[in-house]
Amino acid sequence: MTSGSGRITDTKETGMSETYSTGDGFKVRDLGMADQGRMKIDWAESRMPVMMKLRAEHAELQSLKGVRIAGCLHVTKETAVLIETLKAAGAEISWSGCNPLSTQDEVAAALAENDISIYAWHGMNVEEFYWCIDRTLDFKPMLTLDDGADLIFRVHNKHEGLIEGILGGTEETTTGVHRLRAMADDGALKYPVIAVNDAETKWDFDNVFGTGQSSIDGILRATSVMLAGKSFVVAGYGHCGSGCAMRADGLGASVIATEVKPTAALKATLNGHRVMPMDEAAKVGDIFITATGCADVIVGRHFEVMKDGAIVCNTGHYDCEIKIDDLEALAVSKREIRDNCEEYTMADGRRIYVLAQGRLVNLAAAEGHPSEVMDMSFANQFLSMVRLAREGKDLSIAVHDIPEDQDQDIARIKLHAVGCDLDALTPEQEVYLTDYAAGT
Ligand code: 9W4
Repeated sequence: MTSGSGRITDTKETGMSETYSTGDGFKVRDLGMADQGRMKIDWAESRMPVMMKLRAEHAELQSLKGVRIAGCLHVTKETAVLIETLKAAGAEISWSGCNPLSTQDEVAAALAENDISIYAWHGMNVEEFYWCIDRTLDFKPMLTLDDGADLIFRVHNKHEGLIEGILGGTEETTTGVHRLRAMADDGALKYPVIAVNDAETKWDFDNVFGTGQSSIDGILRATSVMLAGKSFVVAGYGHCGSGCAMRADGLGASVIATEVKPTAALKATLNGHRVMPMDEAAKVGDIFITATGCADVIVGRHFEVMKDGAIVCNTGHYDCEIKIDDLEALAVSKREIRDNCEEYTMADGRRIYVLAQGRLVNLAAAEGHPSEVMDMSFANQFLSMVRLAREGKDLSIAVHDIPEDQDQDIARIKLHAVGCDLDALTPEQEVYLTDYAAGT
């Protein structure tokens, strides 16, 4: 694959000259970055014990021998560990990135260098995005692996001829699963899909521990502020918000939660946080993070009462939770004072700092979920691929859940890797738990 590769120069409509490395089965930004990418992948491997255990087992079993898999998922160091685990199990792979801004060019280069068919580079446009997906479909996949369902939609809308040869697919995200369930309800889905998103070892750990840590990481990388002693306002006390609150609390911040849902607010108070409306919190907060999934959470009237030096960021919906336009209208000047940190100066001299332009601070200013968290999500992806290769023909055309056993197996391997052993129920305890005739 890499044989016959070369550096080419494409000129796009912009008139800008862009260079790529391309060859048989790949198109990436620059193969010269491969060594850099390989070190990142090696690092991720050292943090992903579940994947490495599955790799060793399934390399032996060759559970995916001859299975052609097309994937459309963020090209990151963790995804590279997934791809190379699928390959070790015998699969043939062709990959594209599911978001032009998340592709790590050095990782894509390392994968191409390792003879993996990959079409991905950072910053591609929409036509290029679909061109890349279409190249991965050229080799007529038997399984599809999605993040956001773009690949499945492309198969259904533009390449119906491939459906017959597809055993099944997986979907990584909440949004993708929602769309696919709607499609299944309408009878439009044409092959079985496993909802990896809904696994406990994916969803809970991503949102609470992944988003919790990486959001604090983003705030620290962009500001380097001390959290201890600060009033840390979390808008939305769902999984992501409570994860951020837990970590900020652990670093000595005093957490304030804002909520619309009584049970979520009650949880926040029982976890020792104050709860108040944003109109009140805006006056006292030092650091604000939005994690509601809704629009217009921090708006003009909040910026008007914030303290000098307040830091504002988002880890919820892409870029609509903080109304930056309102701040632009109120500010007299703005400058980028640090990477991912913009200082807005108000007419009265107060300064407000917005991180990553209100985009997801954990992705834009840090590296997303730690590899240890992706280890579990991607173990679910890997085992679902193995299940579909074995049983896809017999599964109904629907969106299927991850089996409970799979969740427990992944958690058990993870626990073992961190050196924790479990108790086991005695036969008497098993009976006690299930014997309805025994009474109390
Ligand atoms: N990354 C992303 C998206 C947009 C974006 C302009 C400079 C999600 C999950 C995983 O969406 C992802 N926009 C950026 S950076 C950026 C990054 N900008 C906007 O200004 C910066 C994304 C899954 N994941 C992890 O979380 C860790 N490893 C993974 O595979 C990755 C990326």
